[in-house]
Amino acid sequence: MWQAADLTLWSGRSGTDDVAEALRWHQCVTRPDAQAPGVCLLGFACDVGVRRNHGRVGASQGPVELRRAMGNLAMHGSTPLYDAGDVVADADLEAAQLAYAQQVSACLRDGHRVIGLGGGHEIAWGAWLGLNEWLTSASEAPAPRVGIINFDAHFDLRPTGSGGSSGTPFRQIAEWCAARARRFDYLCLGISEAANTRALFDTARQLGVEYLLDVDCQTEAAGVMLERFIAGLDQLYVTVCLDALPAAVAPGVSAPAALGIPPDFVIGCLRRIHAIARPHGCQWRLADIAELNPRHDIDGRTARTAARLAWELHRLG
Ligand SMILES: [Mn+2]
Repeated sequence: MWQAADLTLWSGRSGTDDVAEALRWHQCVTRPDAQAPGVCLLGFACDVGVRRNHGRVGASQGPVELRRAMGNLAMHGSTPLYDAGDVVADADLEAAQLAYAQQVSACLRDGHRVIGLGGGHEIAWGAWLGLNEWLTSASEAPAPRVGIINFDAHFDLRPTGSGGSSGTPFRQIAEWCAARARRFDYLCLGISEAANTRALFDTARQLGVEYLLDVDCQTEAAGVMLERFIAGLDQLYVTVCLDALPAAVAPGVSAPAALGIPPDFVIGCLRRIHAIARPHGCQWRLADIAELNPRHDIDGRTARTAARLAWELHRLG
């Protein structure tokens, strides 16, 4: 189910010389080296969750197209960049999520940070399990407080009665937390009132979810919210659902947003999160970019935007 990186997917232009300052990602990326902690890109080639959620399928091709879009990115900073391969799902979504969790946890154990490449947003359930597997194995101290920041038009808190999907990961996490008497710290930025039923807003309220509506996503309001949210946390998991972005910027998703939040707002928040988390002693080792669906992309623009977000996450290293 897990496949080692196919480095032939990485290509792009080369500078006139090969000095470090002229390098691009395709010239730097290697398979992970545990001796030199860096950033691992880990694919989750899956759209079973989208299919179960009655969305437009095609996200299973996301990781491959995202790598193509990332090849030409200019390498800045000195953080090593690794391709940790893909978990490729078949119909057994739950097995794929567990396999993804294992890979996440192995990368974290080797001291790397992880950027997950989706795949449907069901990547989040696997990511959560992987992060917690690593946290449990790393320490016997009381369980750390882990917060989730989700850039998304949707809460993804649908009931799990008929199994997991791309619409349920944070409900699964909430239930996981409740079963362990753990806090469920979940913040959503970019929620669309038009795209979530009143029942989902009720669920969000019952679970104590914090959120900012798409129409209210201004830097100042988000900054205040992020300060308060991160203050009590030990660990952070940040996930970007590309359908949070306007359809003009991100047409290649399962459910394009009529309004959406601009990419510069998302990038501003990512930088802000990094700036807030460090002084608070809050570790941020795991992020992902979900829902890239190349089948519905236009001239690769969604893949390009997703690549820029991955670039930002690497740059924060
Ligand atoms: Mn989502």
